[in-house]
Amino acid sequence: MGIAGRGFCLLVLMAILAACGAPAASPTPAPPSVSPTAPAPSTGLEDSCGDRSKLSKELYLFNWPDYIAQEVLDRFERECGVKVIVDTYDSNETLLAKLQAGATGYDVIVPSDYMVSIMIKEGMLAELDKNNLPNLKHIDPAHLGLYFDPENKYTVPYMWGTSGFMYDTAAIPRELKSWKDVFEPAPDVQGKISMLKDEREVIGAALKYLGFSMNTTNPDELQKAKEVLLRQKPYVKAYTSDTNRDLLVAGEVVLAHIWTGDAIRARDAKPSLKYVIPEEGCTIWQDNLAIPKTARNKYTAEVFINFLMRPDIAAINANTIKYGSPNRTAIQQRLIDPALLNDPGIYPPEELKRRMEWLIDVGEAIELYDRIWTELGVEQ
Ligand code: SPD
Repeated sequence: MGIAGRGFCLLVLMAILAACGAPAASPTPAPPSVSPTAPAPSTGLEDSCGDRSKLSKELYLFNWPDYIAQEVLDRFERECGVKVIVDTYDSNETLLAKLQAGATGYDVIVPSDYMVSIMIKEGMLAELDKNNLPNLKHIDPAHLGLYFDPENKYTVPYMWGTSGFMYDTAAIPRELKSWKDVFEPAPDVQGKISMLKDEREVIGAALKYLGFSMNTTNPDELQKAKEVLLRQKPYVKAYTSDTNRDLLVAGEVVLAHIWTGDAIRARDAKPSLKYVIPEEGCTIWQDNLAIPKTARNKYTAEVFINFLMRPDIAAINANTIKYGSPNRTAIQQRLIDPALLNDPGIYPPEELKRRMEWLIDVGEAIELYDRIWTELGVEQ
């Protein structure tokens, strides 16, 4: 699908969200106007390190595991002289809890959509100085102005993807296409399933299986989702978001609830693996770069965020971690591997996207979700 198609698709999704009572998305900002004689967007190389005299020696990135190419970090250190120190978390809830518990050392964090809403509401994010982010012009407008930060005051897009499931066609010689295959597993799948260690994703998938919104606040619907999850639990080998890829490749599980990029990388290692967007639908999400208010190196953080939006850097990153890139220039200039751009698992076609739902902040109903997660007894 072309860029315009994808942009249209996100707009349709936003309209559906709004119609479903989700926070209304502000209209997607129009792309920056370009005069007919204006040169094509540069690669942004000239903007790479900002004012070097203002850079800190080190920068602390708090990120999801395996979610940035080492080469990108090495280049930032080589070009700008800043060493990036990476620490990781495996869910939005862990990120929030760590910051709320007083962790102050992080300069850049990578919250997903609904977690951005929560962090803005809690006053945890610093406003970005757009003067330091000239490479923002490379971002596809379809990924800007989304419901959780309508003016991109606090965040810029990093990567996006979906949360479906993957199975081994060599071990399961039939087509799987429904959450039913996950929540009511056949005998040859029982005990060989992994689920994400992520309460909104797992409860959301059970809700979707039941035909409910992944953002429901209705206690009866959540009770039914809990029953589905408790029935499934004896068949689940692990709740994990960072080892599911290895488990699939090693054959220790034959079916895994998984995020796009991890699925694509697992399939590279084992071609019999197949990624499925379930017919009932699944989550579509966007992870975003943000600066906590407590950051000690805000200027360097902005220079780093700008560096990540440089098309050649965004392409190295997307070609390595294999998630969907919001970098329009990197896509248009074919800096991203065309095999990835043409992979419907990473850039799903419009008809599939229509079945997907964004997670949103469910407000106080999160207590109901937390209770289900605790009752499910997923080890932290
Ligand atoms: N391997 C790191 C993947 C990070 C994916 N974040 C997805 C969040 C979806 N709610």
